[in-house]
Amino acid sequence: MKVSEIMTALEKKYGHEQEYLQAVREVLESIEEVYNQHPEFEKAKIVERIVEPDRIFTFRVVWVDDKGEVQTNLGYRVQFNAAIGPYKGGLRFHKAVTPSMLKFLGFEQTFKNALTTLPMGGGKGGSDFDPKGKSDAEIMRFCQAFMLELWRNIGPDTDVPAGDVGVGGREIGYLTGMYKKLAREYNTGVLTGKGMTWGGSILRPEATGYGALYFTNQVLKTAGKDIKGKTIALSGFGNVAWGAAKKATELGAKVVAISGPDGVCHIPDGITQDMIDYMLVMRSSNRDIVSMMADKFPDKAFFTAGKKAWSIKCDIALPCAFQNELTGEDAKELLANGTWCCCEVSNMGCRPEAIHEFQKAGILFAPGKAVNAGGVATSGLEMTQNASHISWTAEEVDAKLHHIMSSIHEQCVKYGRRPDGTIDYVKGANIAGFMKVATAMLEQGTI
Ligand code: 2IT
Repeated sequence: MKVSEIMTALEKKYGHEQEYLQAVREVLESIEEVYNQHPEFEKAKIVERIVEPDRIFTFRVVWVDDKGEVQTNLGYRVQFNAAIGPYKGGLRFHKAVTPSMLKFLGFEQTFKNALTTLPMGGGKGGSDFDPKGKSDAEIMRFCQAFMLELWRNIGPDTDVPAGDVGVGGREIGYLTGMYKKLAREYNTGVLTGKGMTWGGSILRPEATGYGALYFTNQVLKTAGKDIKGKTIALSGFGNVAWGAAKKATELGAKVVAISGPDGVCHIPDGITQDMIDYMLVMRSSNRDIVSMMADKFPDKAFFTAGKKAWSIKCDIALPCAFQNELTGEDAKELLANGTWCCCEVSNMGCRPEAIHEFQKAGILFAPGKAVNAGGVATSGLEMTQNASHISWTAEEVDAKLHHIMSSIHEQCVKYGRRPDGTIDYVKGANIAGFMKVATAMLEQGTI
């Protein structure tokens, strides 16, 4: 296999799908050497097969807004790869959603899910619906209209969606309600991220951020550093940023920046518990502006319009918002300000140029598919609880999450150790995830 040849063929076919091509290139570049040591993979054309989704559903979603006007959106579900288990992955509601975005996310999800050690395949879905400025009633009508199409293609042992950008507990509630109504099937295992009293797992809302901090902590420890007292800049203020801020603070780090599409809030003394709680209010307001924090806490948080979190001096940068949110220029600014660690919490949060800058500078860097896997891992734990009609305590779930994040770290070390003893987490995560999926595909024959 030659990455350049595979990429040329894919570019010809999918030239306009930039995010998808970027995600595929990153994985293939990491695995090229190992792959070529396995002639059985080459013979079975594993790479040619693994880059294509099993299938993609595209559907129209029609709903009526509060003014009585009819609105039309597009809905999708990408069932990417089921070699390891049922399709599993979130739904993203965002105005920029395209098949390319969901294909990149489904591809990443496949390897991430493999890393969790749980039996889950990869999938992703969503819509170009823009939640910004929508009322609660509009969100509900949209979710119901979306599920009216999706329900036939999902199921607890087939395809299990969850949340992602723009889809949180409220949306999962409306989607689940409609699914039950249509399918007349009341096993609660068909979506994850559910409410605590109707099948949800304790700690699922926190899990992505918590897992990311457990992983970051291990990255630091392995490099002989301590997270206590370190400054952290994180982007976003949604569910993932919230969990990350909470656990980072609990571990003794100081979160000095959060950001939004409108700009950055600098929090020189570190975020406090009441500010962390207020992040939830900001999200559910659907206003999508971080300046709300500075309005609410004028003596603690200072807002600058049009700036990113990466303009704030910090030890550790944690992108928690969207793909490609950290550019090569941002990386240079962080490095100039002394940042020595970046863990991607968002999926593909860093541009390839940014990763290149970090690796060239020799700072600690870990990719999203390892760092943020605690979210989907806890979804997997929710599926197990649902299937066995039980619920575990917070302590039980947290212990399992810890164990899973440690195991992902171990896999990264196993495949990513450089000759000088440092760890290439990008290579480690990509090879470990790939080997699992590729081996499963090989063992299941040419299908
Ligand atoms: O990107 C992700 O891993 C998620 N949005 C969570 C997926 C899930 O099924 O919990």
